[in-house]
Amino acid sequence: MPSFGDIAPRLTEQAIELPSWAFGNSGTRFKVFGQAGVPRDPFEKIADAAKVHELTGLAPTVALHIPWDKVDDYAALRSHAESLGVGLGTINSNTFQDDDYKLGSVTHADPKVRQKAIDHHFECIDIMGETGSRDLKIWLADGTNYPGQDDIRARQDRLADSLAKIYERIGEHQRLVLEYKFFEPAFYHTDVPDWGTSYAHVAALGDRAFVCLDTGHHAPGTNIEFIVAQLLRLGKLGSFDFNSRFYADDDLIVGAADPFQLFRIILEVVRGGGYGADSGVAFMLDQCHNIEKKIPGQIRSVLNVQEMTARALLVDRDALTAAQNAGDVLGANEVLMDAFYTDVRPALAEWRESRGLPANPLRAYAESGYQEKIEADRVGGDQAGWGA
Ligand code: LRH
Ligand code: MN
Ligand code: MN
Repeated sequence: MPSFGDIAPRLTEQAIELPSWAFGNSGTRFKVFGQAGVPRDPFEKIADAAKVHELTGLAPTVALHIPWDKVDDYAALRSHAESLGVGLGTINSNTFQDDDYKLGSVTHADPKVRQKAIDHHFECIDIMGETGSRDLKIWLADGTNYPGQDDIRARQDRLADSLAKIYERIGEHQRLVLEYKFFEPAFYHTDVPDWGTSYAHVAALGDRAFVCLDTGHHAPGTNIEFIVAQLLRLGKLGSFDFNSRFYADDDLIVGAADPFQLFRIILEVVRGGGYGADSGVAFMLDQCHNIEKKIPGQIRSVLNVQEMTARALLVDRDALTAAQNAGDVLGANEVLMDAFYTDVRPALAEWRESRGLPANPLRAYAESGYQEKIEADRVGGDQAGWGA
């Protein structure tokens, strides 16, 4: 097996994008638990995300969700971010909180509603120009609740048509990423339910359209690493929304429910050339910290991703290939498990210190006084998405 020293240089290539909405109040359809100190506006969300990056060195960009993060002056938001050492990342559109979209947005039978949804995406693309963002991420709540409610095939055709109009506006250095989800909020059929549907649409759009894989958006038991391998093989994996789940789209801390699955996913990412700055695959988080504190929740998440990345990089590739080619079933499996069971935490702590970062970012946060300060300073914050 390679040593930690062998793989350490590759760890510097890791960049994880934080979701702005993870810092605001969020919850479930049953209850949004308010927390003291949550941001009152997008500027404060960026400040919190920058704190995560300052303590971990892992999270140099922040994704925005429009209209949750709508501001008058995006150039000011961008310089605010840059002054705190981070950049603005993916722009997420939102066509799931408007009464007009009750029966669909870009798939709606009424051309006026479709145009409104397309115009929203045009607005997002304009914002990308100001924020310097590369990716427009589209997740659609579109679908139906009852068989016969609408024509599934016609909706696919309307979807293709709307996406083509949006894609036409995407700049030369920008990308469109289409996220899929198998159900919720629609319960009978969803218009982009799976990677195959997303792939069919982005393949038809062109070279700058990709699939976004949210780890929480699959049926239980789905082999997600297989999807990763296939999309990388097809050159169409654009980004991840990392989180973890026990049941459905639980949006829990990535790696909390099943660290082994996270390891297996990252292993395929590395194997397929999806890891590193030039890979074109964005590692994003999409989580809601409903009961735990927001900033430590994000710190825990990025550290989990880093730990599983280190373990995936530790796999002895030559030994694995040799065992696979020799048909050595147990030997090949052992090569993987040796890496998976390696506790990289002490080595990572030392490595962090050697780079001027705290050995224990969670402890450093607790001792920094930042939480006490935001709780005292920010009165009345509940901005940011699910709670809004
Ligand atoms: C949908 C989703 C999508 C949204 C986010 C808030 O479940 O994963 O990425 O933009 O949640
Ligand atoms: Mn998502
Ligand atoms: Mn989701």
